[in-house]
Amino acid sequence: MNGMTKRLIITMLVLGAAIALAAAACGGDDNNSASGDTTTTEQTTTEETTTEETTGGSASMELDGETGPGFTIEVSQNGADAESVAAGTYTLKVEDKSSSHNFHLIGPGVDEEVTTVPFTGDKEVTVTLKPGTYTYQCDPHAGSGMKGTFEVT
Ligand SMILES: [Cu+2]
Repeated sequence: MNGMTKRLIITMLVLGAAIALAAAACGGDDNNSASGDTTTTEQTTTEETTTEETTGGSASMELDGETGPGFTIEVSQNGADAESVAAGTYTLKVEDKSSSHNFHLIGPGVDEEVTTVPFTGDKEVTVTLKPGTYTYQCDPHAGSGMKGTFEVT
């Protein structure tokens, strides 16, 4: 094993030296004859590689919804109550903490019951928000104030 490794290393060193020498020699040669000849600078024109992002370029945007356990429902962004959010595609993560409430988001282009009344636990949906007013509510208790709104600009 060791012997072989040693031999391999020596072989590689010798090879390396040989290549270096050859390269040096060749380099000299090439330069001399190339000056008139080898002007074929290969130009690989990479056209149409313009991948333009039309999605606004920002990283994944997230909104957090919470319904229950009491008669409360809310939507927050970065830990603060969402009042005005930028239009775009969001991951909406909803925590449903009660089997007597649901989470329903209604607004331009969106009518999504993210969690149902009996459901408890976490659910995640992707929503595309357009400028306008969005309402989130617990359907059975919206009339008693279990709802809120935020503006999308
Ligand atoms: Cu409710």
